[in-house]
Amino acid sequence: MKVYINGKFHDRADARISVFDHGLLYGDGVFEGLRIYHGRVFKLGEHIERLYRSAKAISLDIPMSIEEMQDAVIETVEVNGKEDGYIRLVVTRGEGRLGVDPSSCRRATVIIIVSDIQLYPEEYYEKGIAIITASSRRMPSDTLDPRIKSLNYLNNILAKIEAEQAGCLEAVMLNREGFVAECTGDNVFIVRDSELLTPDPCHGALDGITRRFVMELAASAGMRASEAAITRYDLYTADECFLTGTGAEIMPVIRIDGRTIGSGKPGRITRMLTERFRRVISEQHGLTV
Ligand code: PXG
Repeated sequence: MKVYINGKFHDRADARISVFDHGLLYGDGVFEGLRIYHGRVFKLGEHIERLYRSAKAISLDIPMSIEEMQDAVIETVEVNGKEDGYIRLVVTRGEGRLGVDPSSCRRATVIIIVSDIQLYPEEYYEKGIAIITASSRRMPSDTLDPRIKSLNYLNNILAKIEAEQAGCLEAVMLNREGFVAECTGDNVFIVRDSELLTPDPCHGALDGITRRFVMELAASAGMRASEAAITRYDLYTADECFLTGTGAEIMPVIRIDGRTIGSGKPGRITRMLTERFRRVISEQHGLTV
């Protein structure tokens, strides 16, 4: 494995950054998680655009152009010879003095890791998963805009711990007002009367790239897909529920807080969208299904 750090490739064991990096000291930075399907990076442009917007929102200068970043990602994939896998792109404020003041950080640290993807076992896609509502709330959107994919994941981690303690793989997080925001590393969708609904970013959802893609797939299938204020009542009484994310793709949810969702099996629309999702990826990335 070769890890890209600030323009150079390092062996895994030598891939290190300073303990004075503000990414470590304060979670001061942004990141992206991307997927490689059959040697090609999925939605590379959209991920890089979100990375640069996240950086801009926190006043972090990325010391390379968007084109240079795209080339660096592609080069790192090639150097690692990965046909299918995961890319973690991290940009931190860089090395500085102890102290919150970021002005001592002269240059952002850019890290690109190419690795294997931790996939959910196929049986979960067939049977669906059970989730819980976490008591840890999503950060209010007026405190930290959820569209910023920052290195501050502590409340998501607390929610994930709650899920694990309850024997579940994921937890849905509410915002301060009690509206559904998203899961700890996935967006959430419900199907109601053949219509797709998902929380608005202003309720605490990341503007997920898989989320956008699934909304496009739904529209191309003639379905309505909209952003809405969603409560736990809406989750419990939904016809179908599923999660979306770079790692999970589309994951059916069949139980929430002990209540069975719909028929208790992955729903018709969830399965239809999964099929379309996989088909588009196969076509775009030259795979045979
Ligand atoms: N919400 C949150 C909080 C996320 O972190 C998503 C939604 C889904 O967004 P995308 O753009 O992926 O459809 C995410 C994505 C990881 C990892 O290694 C995390 C994500 C994606 C890939 C890997 O923890 N989070």
